[in-house]
Amino acid sequence: MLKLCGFAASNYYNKVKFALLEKGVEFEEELVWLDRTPELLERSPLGKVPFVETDHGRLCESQVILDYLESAYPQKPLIPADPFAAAKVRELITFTELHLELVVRELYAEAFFGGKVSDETKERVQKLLKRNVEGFSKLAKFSPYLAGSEFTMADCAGMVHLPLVSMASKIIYGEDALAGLPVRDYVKMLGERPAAQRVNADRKINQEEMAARNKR
Ligand SMILES: N[C@@H](CCC(=O)N[C@@H](CS)C(=O)NCC(=O)O)C(=O)O
Repeated sequence: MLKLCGFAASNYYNKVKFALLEKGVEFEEELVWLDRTPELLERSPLGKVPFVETDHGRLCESQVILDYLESAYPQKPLIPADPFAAAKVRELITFTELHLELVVRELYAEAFFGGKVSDETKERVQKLLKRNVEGFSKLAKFSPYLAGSEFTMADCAGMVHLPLVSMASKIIYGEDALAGLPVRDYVKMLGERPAAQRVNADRKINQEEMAARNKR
């Protein structure tokens, strides 16, 4: 059986878990923290999560995993059959991750983990974020799903990444970088899906575990 490895507080882990649950693929989970042990680096080359273990071997990188799931488990597709429509879904995922999530990630240390981020970084991120959110607004449909009328893998990414972009920008700049977009309603709508409810419930439990672990 496919094994999803990582921890449920991770947005990239939850992107994959959401897709697995939506597709109805049977899987088990192994709790793997970011300890950068030789064992972890052996299983995930950069020591990142998530990674999966399949009957054929391991895979890392959440989007590679989602694309593998689409070909290995074609039931309940999360990507349109039409090549251009499929590319538009992937465009949204790349945009969300590369130009929004990875940009605000530089703020997480201070926003979520009690660390400090330099003023220089905050200024650079703020400028980039403004530009990138404008670009994202031109691509994202929210009608009601990120890529249009159908639920796709772009929503597996949207549900887990967009709230972090909002939260981190609000904490650091006092202003939600995504305030001009209907992200709250969108995330609320997705949160009603049974798969999302499981992802969110497990995330909350794991966040508490993580907080307790960091106190030790
Ligand atoms: N591009 C990777 C990003 C995964 C990622 O950054 N995961 C975080 C946890 S949310 C992580 O492992 N961080 C540890 C690190 O970067 O060393 C993916 O899509 O899977």
